[in-house]
Amino acid sequence: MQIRSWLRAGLLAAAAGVALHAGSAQAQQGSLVMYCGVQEEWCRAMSIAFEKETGIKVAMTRKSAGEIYAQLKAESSNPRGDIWWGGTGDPHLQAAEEGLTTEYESPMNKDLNDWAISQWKAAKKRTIGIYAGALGFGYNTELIKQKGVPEPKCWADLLNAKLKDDVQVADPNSSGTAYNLLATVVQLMGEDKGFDYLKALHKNVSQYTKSGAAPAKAASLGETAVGIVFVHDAVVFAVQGDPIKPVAPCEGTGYEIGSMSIVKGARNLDNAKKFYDWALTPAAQALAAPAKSYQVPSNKNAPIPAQAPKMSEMKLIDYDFVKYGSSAERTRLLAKWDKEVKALPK
Ligand code: S7P
Repeated sequence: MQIRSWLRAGLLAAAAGVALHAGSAQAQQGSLVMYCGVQEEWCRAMSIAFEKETGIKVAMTRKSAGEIYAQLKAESSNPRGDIWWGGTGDPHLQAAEEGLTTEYESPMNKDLNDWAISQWKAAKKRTIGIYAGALGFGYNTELIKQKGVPEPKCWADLLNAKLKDDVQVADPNSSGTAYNLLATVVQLMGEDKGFDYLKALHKNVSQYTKSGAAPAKAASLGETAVGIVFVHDAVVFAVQGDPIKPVAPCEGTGYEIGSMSIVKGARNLDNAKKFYDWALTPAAQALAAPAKSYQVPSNKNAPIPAQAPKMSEMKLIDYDFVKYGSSAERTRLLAKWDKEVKALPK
């Protein structure tokens, strides 16, 4: 009942948003360089819709969150990007702290959920929450049966020796998802036990992919038994009928606040602000579900996709975004993971 009224409110607000922007579509010109951190299909839907409404030409590149952060850093003396839209919040927070992104206060802030605003406050106005999603994994139901492995429900279940070389997860240096995993196990288990867990998991990992969502696809295709991903990235394949089951681990799990930031020194600053305001409207946030992206949107009036995993029913940790998004902590944990986990023989 409550979800239905949320949906109705979201659709009405979406229609109002479209009408508001339609009048100005032809009048505005120029360009926008967008670094996009979500799945390609959603990135494209956002660029096309924004272009259509404003006449502003969007040059979009899709990359993983850690890669976009590294690109901003590499380009800091001569910024090429204008807006960084999407991707896990931790590298956005690190970029904010390092002065790679710039302050902005959108008139849309008043319509956002508290978790989106707390991200903005933590970043001293340099990044803002655009969606939320919980971390977990997806397993291929047929492969798990074939291997005679009990259906995995917990992080601990992924250490089963029968899953040797049958778990995929991304590399936390490139992937926001995998960094979220690293920070999650450290918070959930404590640093020593968390690293012990990652070392044990390493024995079962067949490959560390570049992109965070790739292991979900691999699990859906039966290329791996388990893919550690955001739960919504596994849901994408489950709803299309693939033999994959999304899981929110029994011990508890972390979550992301997917974020958006304006690049410091953006050449098209006004257009970046226009995109930023528009991306926070219910109309723009409603573009997620048709593009098979099932996160929880940050605008209170945006419809929550029917397929979105129910975060309120999961055991979520109190993820410390300030600490794990800080430059010192993210840099330290990644270096430790490279040295103590990735370098281990199999
Ligand atoms: O697929 C959507 C999503 O999981 O992608 C973003 C995330 O940064 C994954 O990409 P990488 O791990 O490759 O960086 C998430 O924010 C988002 O929910």
